[in-house]
Amino acid sequence: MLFGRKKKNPIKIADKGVREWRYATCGYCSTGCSIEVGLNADNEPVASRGVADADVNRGKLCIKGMFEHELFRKTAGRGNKPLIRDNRWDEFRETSWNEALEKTTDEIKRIQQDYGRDAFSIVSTGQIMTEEFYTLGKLARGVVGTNNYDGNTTLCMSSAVSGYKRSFGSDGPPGCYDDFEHTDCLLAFGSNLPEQHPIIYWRLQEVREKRKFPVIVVDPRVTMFAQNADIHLPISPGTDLVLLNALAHVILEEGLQDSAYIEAHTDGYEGFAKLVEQYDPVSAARICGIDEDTIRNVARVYGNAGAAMSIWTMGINQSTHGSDGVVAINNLNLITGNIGKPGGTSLSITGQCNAMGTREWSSCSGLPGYRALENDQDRKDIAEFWGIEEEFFPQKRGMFMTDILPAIEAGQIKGLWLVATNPMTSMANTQRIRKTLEKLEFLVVQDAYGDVETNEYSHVFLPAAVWAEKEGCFTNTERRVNLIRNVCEPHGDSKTDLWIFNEVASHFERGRKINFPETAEGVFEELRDLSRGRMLDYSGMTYDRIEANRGIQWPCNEDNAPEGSQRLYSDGKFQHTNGKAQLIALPFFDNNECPDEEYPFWLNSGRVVEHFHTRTRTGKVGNGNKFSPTPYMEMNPDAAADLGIEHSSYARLTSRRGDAVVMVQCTQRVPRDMVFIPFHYHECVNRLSLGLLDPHSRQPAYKQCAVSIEAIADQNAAAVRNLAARAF
Ligand SMILES: Nc1nc2c(c(=O)[nH]1)N[C@H]1C(S)=C(S)[C@@H](COP(=O)(O)OP(=O)(O)OC[C@H]3O[C@@H](n4cnc5c(=O)[nH]c(N)nc54)[C@H](O)[C@@H]3O)O[C@H]1N2
Ligand SMILES: Nc1nc2c(c(=O)[nH]1)N[C@H]1C(S)=C(S)[C@@H](COP(=O)(O)OP(=O)(O)OC[C@H]3O[C@@H](n4cnc5c(=O)[nH]c(N)nc54)[C@H](O)[C@@H]3O)O[C@H]1N2
Ligand code: SF4
Ligand SMILES: [Mo]
Repeated sequence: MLFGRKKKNPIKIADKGVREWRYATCGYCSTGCSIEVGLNADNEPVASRGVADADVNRGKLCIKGMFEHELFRKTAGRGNKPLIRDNRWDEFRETSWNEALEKTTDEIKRIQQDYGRDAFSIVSTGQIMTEEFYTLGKLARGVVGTNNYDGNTTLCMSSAVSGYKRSFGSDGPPGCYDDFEHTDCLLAFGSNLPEQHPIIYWRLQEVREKRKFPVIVVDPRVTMFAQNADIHLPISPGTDLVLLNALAHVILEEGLQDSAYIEAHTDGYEGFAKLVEQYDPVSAARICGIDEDTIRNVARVYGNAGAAMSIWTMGINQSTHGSDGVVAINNLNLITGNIGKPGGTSLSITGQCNAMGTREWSSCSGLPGYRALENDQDRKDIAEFWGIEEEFFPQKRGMFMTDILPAIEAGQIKGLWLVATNPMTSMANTQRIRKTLEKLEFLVVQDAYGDVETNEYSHVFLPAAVWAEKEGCFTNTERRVNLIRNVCEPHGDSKTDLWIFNEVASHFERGRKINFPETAEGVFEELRDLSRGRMLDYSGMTYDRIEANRGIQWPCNEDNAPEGSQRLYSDGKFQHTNGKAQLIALPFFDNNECPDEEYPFWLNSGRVVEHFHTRTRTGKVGNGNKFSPTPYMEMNPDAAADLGIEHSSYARLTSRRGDAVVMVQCTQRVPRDMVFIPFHYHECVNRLSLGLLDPHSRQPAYKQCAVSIEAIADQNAAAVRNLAARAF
């Protein structure tokens, strides 16, 4: 063997001529990998590498991170100059920043004057820097003064936020990746970790190679995670709450709960116990599709484990009972005493690179630093800090993103500013979104890419710098604040989002009276001040400390700097006023659009490893795009055979909203009555989706609706249509 190896060509690593490596944090998923971008002698970014001594990724990167420097070189579709036009149907013309900003601020003022302050709306993202989020919040809440200000995190994390608040009294994932090292059982709900958070998965696999403990995956698809699990529970779509109530039922019935913990640290046990009594495994099995024995087995494994942890992602959050699903996971961990201890936690796996940053600091759902508009003291403190009158703040949060769009349809909202989000591809029922955007008197799109579909409906386009063309922080899934150093100049005449927000502020009389620091580091000082002594504490962090430590987990004050804190609630004290966590009774109502004779298939949607969201970035990076350039769906081969559909042929899907054409990939990964489509492609799955909203979090149930499927006779015509979709 050894001889054979010697004869092979040795692996050659191309010399890219890197002269300097700059520190950053990956700008795709919320894993938060530390990355270095290599600059050559001409200061061009030519390579990316994982940072070896970073605890999160220990030198590793996934396929997206490995090619992240290409973002700076593959500039197709990037925004270069600000664009302007009077009507949607006119051609854009290039303009100066001053004219674009003047037009934008004039329109904000006009709309607010004519229709009221809340008639102008702002929707942002989970993908800009924390300092930019905070600045946008100051602008939206303190200067523009609209209460209809939200982010795309409503499409993504709002069920987790809502569930954490209901259970623990505050948002904030209590656990960390290190919990894998200590756990005796891992239960994962609706999360495809190997594809969506590959480096978190790698951390888990590292531990599993050293030590055996049960990994249980709940997902209607046989994902790679499910394949590598010890137990896979192929749950009926949208019924996780039933399974969770049944697990709690068995745990209480068999006395596996931690009564001392329940007594000392929770409220609401009686009501909760009474409700789960109704969820015996036999009845539950009929709804959630997991048999009685398996439910009992999993409950026993979880209840008997010394430390047990649950993780979840969109299979839970994107559901009509998303918030309840999160609370049910928290219930399970509270009754077994598995919160805030090594290996025992309730850890929401976050989505976008800085979905946490917006939750913490953007003021979307309230005021900065996990403060609430509904709290008198919080309004007073922030008004004082910003130097504005307290009465300027509303006393209740306004609409969520998913209510803002219908309010435009209804004529209540007339103007919209979109920052780093692309609803024409990512929201449910895109034909309806199109009509809605067309109704706007004024739409401004601020994006790194000018070719985002949503920009077709705008009056002004503001080209933004992307990722490490800027400087600032992201917070990852385990509350780790990490730094992005500025690697290169913004593309063309694009500007950092921070610069744009500051300029917009200066066009308002109120904005000129408030201090808007010019640099990200200047803004960071405000975050430190505003968080001192709170659970969300940044006061012990500085940019240099963050870089040296490869990220710091909050809370971090001067006493525990630079390490910060791995876990929350280790002392059993929660953020509700009485210091206890809530156990909440959660009845299940089946309110999904279920398959029937006319629309016999469940439509499930999600992601693949090589693409990120609406592909504005990964659609341009060669190595990412070549793996899956075309819209496709996973379909069970037996179901395909029934309909006369062949592998690699095209099929048409129809729902009550619209239709879409995709290529068929026959695979046993999906059950016979379900298809799965990655949502990355324009004019595809979201033409079909329904997106019913969760009552607490207003998050859409993207993962469930009903479709019919037919073979397409003219495969060539389908291929042409498909090429058009691919060319975006
Ligand atoms: N490569 C890549 N990575 C990403 C992203 C990306 O676009 N590309 N996006 C990032 C973002 S913003 C997010 S939010 C995360 C999402 O990360 P994930 O949530 O892990 O990814 P999804 O593919 O959306 O959905 C996960 C699984 O939920 C399952 N599911 C569907 N219905 C149900 C159900 O009723 N119950 C249960 N238990 N499971 C169900 C689906 O079958 C799917 O396998 O990924 C992040 N990471
Ligand atoms: N059917 C279905 N639909 C879904 C989902 C699903 O699972 N199924 N998942 C949902 C989820 S979890 C999410 S998070 C959403 C995501 O939905 P979107 O937020 O609409 O998707 P992105 O493509 O990430 O859009 C982000 C935009 O920000 C731009 N951008 C990137 N960096 C910067 C920057 O630094 N500054 C500025 N100004 N712009 C920047 C990008 O070019 C891109 O246009 O999609 C949701 N939609
Ligand atoms: S796992 Fe996520 S954070 Fe890490 S390199 Fe991949 S996309 Fe980036
Ligand atoms: Mo997301």
